[in-house]
Amino acid sequence: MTYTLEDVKALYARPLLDLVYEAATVHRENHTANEMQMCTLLSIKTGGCTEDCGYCSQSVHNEAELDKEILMKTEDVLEQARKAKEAGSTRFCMGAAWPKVLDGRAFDRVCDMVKGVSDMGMESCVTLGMLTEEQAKKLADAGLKAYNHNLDTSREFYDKVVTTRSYDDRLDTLKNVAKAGINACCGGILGLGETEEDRVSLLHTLCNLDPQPESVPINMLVPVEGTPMANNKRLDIFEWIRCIAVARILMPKAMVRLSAGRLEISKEAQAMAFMAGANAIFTGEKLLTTANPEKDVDYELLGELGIKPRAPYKDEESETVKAA
Ligand code: SAM
Ligand code: DTB
Ligand code: SF4
Repeated sequence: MTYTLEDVKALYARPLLDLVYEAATVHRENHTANEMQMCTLLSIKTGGCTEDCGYCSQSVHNEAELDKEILMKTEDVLEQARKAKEAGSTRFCMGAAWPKVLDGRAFDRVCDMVKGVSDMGMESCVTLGMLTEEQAKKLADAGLKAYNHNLDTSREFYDKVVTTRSYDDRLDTLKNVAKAGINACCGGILGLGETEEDRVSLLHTLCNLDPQPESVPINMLVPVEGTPMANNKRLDIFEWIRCIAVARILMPKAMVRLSAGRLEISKEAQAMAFMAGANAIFTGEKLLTTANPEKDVDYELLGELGIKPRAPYKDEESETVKAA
């Protein structure tokens, strides 16, 4: 199904509670209610990135205080993955501050990490910047479940956020990921200083990706000291909920993932986001370089709401069941 910009605009403009109600209905038709995918992030190579993303602590163009780290050893990454699994996560996402993947020993090591995580029975996800179709195929062969590559904002606002790459560069990588048969994890950041039209435009682009993303991360800007966006005005929380609801309605099968920014969001607002169809969170005290709610706080909230963790590879299991 193709959506026009007008369709998305009209949806976005509806009263918030109507949107949340519809999103909750769509969510329950397509997913098990009261279930949350618990994921853990690890920065496997930190800082020193040559892209100039205005929000990012890891760009060499920004002045954030950060301990740069070279690519981690496979065994150390797998140790962290094991800990994440023991702590209840079923998806492990590894991020490298690379503008793009270069063939060679570092990339081969990342493929080993992917294989190790997949062999543990966890869903594996990586985010490594731009990549070619051949590189995507190698990751697929290693067992990669999803590749995270965000569009971040609208095409119209993109050059106010990053100038070292284009929107089409991002779309090209997403095409390479699709050609290799890997799921895309693709979403954006809210609170970059974009307008409502930009948010509508981003959602319009995301829902018309073919295939639609398996996972849609909704990041709320974490303002990092030393970046051009450190003093951005905070986005109204109901705009955040509105985007989550619209994403759920437009992409019924996707995992709608609450990513950066949850530390500053009240539990009531998070509960409303879950009502509006968000069904995945990152747990653990750190995202890549910034803080995230403590695991106990998240488990307490899910317990209070009666929400249970989701099993790994559940979508594939249900496809097998359907096919049988
Ligand atoms: N270098 C790779 C790339 O950009 O695709 C992967 C790592 S990058 C840090 C992953 C994503 O984190 C970005 O696409 C962006 O959406 C999100 N992100 C980074 N810094 C953020 C911040 N300060 N607040 C919210 N989201 C952020
Ligand atoms: C995504 O969209 N959000 C995650 C994950 N994909 C890699 C990263 C959030 C990073 C937040 C800033 C930081 O911790 O550096
Ligand atoms: Fe580099 Fe990714 Fe940060 Fe951009 S968001 S500066 S590409 S690590």
